[in-house]
Amino acid sequence: MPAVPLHRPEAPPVAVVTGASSGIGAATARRLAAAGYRVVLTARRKDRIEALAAELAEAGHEAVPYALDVTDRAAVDEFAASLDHHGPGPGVQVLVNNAGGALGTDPVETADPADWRAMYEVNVLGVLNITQALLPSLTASGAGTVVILSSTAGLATYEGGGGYVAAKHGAHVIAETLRLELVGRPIRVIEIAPGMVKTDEFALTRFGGDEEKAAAVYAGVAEPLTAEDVADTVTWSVTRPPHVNIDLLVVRPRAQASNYKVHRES
Ligand code: 8X3
Repeated sequence: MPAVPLHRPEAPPVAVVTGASSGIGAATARRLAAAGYRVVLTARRKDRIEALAAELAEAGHEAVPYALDVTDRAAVDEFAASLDHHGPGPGVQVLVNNAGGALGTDPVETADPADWRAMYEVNVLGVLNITQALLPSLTASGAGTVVILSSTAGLATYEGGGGYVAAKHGAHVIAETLRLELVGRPIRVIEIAPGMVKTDEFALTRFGGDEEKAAAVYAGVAEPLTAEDVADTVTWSVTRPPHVNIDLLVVRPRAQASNYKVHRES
């Protein structure tokens, strides 16, 4: 991939968003662009991020697409090297670790280890890969922000959640540990833990494309969160003054009181 030119003397700060091809990632990219960030859109699906970049450009915003699989460490390192963070300008100020997802709802007793491995790869090692790779640039910016989109599954478990819950607990622990380890540096670590969010793909991916099972997740729930709701929360957290660190923000729809307790209208 060609270098991503980030710096002009008048350039706005840069926000890198992973998993920007759909759902919370795409909505966050739109909001951050509207908030004045130059957004670098990363995801595996090049056509999607190119279309989003074109949409943002059309609206007068700055956006750069970069096809990337965060589980591919070599590709992540290449991406980081391609970011021109040595010139003048604020550079990469924000990293939104959004790429992730669930595969299956099998109980621990019968779950497929391949699903667990894939979920650990994207939800944990994906965050590790790109966060490690961009920390020098985030530090150099003088006011860096790392956002980790974990989940309420990162804070408490439920039957059938095993592999996803374990992986999201991993993401939660990265946020907690990183905040301890970086204290004193000009970087804050923000964890956003959404509950039930109805997006085009999360449940569909989890159930291997089974639309009926995916729809059942939200059945009778008047207003699950939307990708835009979560993007709003991310953008609010990121746009607080740099000394204000929203450590952990749990956001659920009003109809959901806990991972277990969801009000459904019949
Ligand atoms: C999604 C929330 O409840 O499906 O991260 O695990 S849940």
